[in-house]
Amino acid sequence: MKIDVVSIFPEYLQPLNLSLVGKAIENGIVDLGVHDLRQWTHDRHRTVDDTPYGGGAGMVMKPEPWGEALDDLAPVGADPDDSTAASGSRPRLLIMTPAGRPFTQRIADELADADHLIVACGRYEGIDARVAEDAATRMQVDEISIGDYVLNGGEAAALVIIEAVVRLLPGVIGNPESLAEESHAAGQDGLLEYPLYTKPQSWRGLDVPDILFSGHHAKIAGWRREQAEALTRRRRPDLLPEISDPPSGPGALHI
Ligand code: 6GU
Repeated sequence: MKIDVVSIFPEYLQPLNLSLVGKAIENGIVDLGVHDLRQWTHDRHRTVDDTPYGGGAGMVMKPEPWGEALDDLAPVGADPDDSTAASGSRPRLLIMTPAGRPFTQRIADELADADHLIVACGRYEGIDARVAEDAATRMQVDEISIGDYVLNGGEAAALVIIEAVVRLLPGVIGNPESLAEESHAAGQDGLLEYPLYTKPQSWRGLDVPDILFSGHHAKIAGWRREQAEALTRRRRPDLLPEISDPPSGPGALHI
């Protein structure tokens, strides 16, 4: 997978060279390019922002540097069906913004199937809206948020999204079975993961639950399922299926 990140703080993306994502780059599973947006400016001050039309606080990122950056990273007229071209499908542009669609494991799974991701890190109040509109003529564009809070820019969000996607690529995680059991994994009915224990059996007066020593795999699986459901009900009831209201009114049964 090719991943290009565009930012006015490319150093912010340095942690991508560490750990699992760093290994994936070393192993050639990921081809990462981190680019300074200012390389696509032409004035002496390398200006990337300007005041908002219509007034308001703060600054807006100018469209021209973004337009040129995207032209270079996803050339206009590149034929998605050309097997000699760098990628087999249209690139996906991810614009990091607190006004975006909330990022989820489902979106991570979907992005893991792409050949080419371009991640645009906005700063200031955001990027001129025409950049997304123009890019949509030749790539799949998604505006993405990582949660309901405001960051100073999209760089930290880009780190989050890239880590969530790259760990899903074949060959990145040693034991792919661990992916299936995690919190939010598709095969877990969207439940949070059950509590985990390792040695020692007793620690600071706290004992590992007996069931885990029973050797009874079906019972252990049942216990873990109950734990996952109880935890999810307590912490994240929004993840559980809606329980419809009991019928009420004249014909309703009261049992
Ligand atoms: Cl993607 N960007 C910024 N600036 N703030 C955020 C965010 C993104 N997601 C949540 N807050």
